[in-house]
Amino acid sequence: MNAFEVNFDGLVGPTHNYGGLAVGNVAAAENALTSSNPREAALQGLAKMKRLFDLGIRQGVLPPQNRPAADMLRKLGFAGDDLSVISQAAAAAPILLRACYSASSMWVANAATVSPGADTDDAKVHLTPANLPSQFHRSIEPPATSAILRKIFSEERYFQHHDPLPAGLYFADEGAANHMRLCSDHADTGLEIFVFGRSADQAAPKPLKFPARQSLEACEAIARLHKIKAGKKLFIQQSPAAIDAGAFHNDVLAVSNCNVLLYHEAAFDDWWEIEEKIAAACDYPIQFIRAAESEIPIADAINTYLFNSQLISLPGGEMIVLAPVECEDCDSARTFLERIVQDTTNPITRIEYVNLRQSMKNGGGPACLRLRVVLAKGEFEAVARMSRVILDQPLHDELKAWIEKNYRECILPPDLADPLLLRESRTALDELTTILSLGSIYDFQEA
Ligand code: SUG
Repeated sequence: MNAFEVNFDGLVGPTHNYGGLAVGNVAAAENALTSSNPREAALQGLAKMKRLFDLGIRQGVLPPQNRPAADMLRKLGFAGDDLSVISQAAAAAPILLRACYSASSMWVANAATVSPGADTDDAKVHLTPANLPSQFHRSIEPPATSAILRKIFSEERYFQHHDPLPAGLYFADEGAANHMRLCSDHADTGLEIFVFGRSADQAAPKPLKFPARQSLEACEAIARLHKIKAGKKLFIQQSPAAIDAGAFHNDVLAVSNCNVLLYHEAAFDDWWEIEEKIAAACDYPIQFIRAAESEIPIADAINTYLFNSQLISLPGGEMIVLAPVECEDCDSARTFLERIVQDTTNPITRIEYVNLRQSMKNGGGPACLRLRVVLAKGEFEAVARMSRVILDQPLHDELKAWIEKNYRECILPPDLADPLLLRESRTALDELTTILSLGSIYDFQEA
């Protein structure tokens, strides 16, 4: 089967701000309530997409969600029109206003879990939007995520959409950030690895300080819904100590691509057993590239987001690491990356650094901003036919001009009470649906 990986990146929305909302996310806590620059954030994200496009990777764009979520404020007891509920919330519950203004849908690694047709019994691509119940501001996302994914991946003969799992911590699900896939080639059947932080088993170890955002029960339900082929799934537990150190998703300490698993040894307790299980489930050799605590302390790994790099196969077969610039400035991270490039026993030949500082300050690195979707040729063409979400030079140029025209250069918490911000955001999103040929996807467009 002729299939390839498409990286769909979340466009940063016009209300990007540092709300201090994400518990267990060290960077977000550090930068809480400081000034953000939405324009710079969106341009940095777009520049990453463009770089991947220039490298020959098929690159998609996912639109941001409509914020502020005024309907949510009404559900929480504020009454009246949009501007009125915003001014009431600004006065009475500023933290709720920040939650309803969050541009967190940019981190599309948390949008959904996607299984390619090569992995599933019915040969369809299966998509389950994450229910995101662990953090209030993120729990607002699933309905719109679902609608957007159904619109973009619309052809029923190729795509099977599932509803988000039932809300609540029992089925806590944060999507692809806790899902890895190993394979000999993207087109072949892979091993889907579901990583959880907690389970219903009261005796199982769990983090003590920060929430475990993914449950085993959610992972198992998704694997069933997606009809993953027999013997082609594995459930492994993230180290509770790693979560307490700030690795709130598996992708903060581990990344896979084809037959390579790049990870920090602290990501999993008993990593040697996990390597054995993975190797036993694959009939091709797996390359484990493991960083020891002595090489890169977990605190450096979390501060730099080294393991949130994108590990990508280029069309020529070369494998590269797209790492946050923060790694270049940190001796242990840079030295580790240099070592793996020099090591000729693995296929990684190059490191490129990417500046995503605006997103990084909210704990979102290169891999957080993208949702990997392996598509066969016909599936890809179906997506490209339905709307204009596959990046090319003209789309890049239009999006850049659109950001420069519509986005502010500074948002501080008091700005969220400004009625103009709501209007600007809606104007921008309305224009965006035209640029992306998506039709009406936002509630305010149906009015
Ligand atoms: O859910 N930050 C996000 C970052 C998500 C990163 N995604 C992956 N690792 N895949 C989160 O913690 C911060 C929002 C704020 O505080 O304003 C936030 O939601």
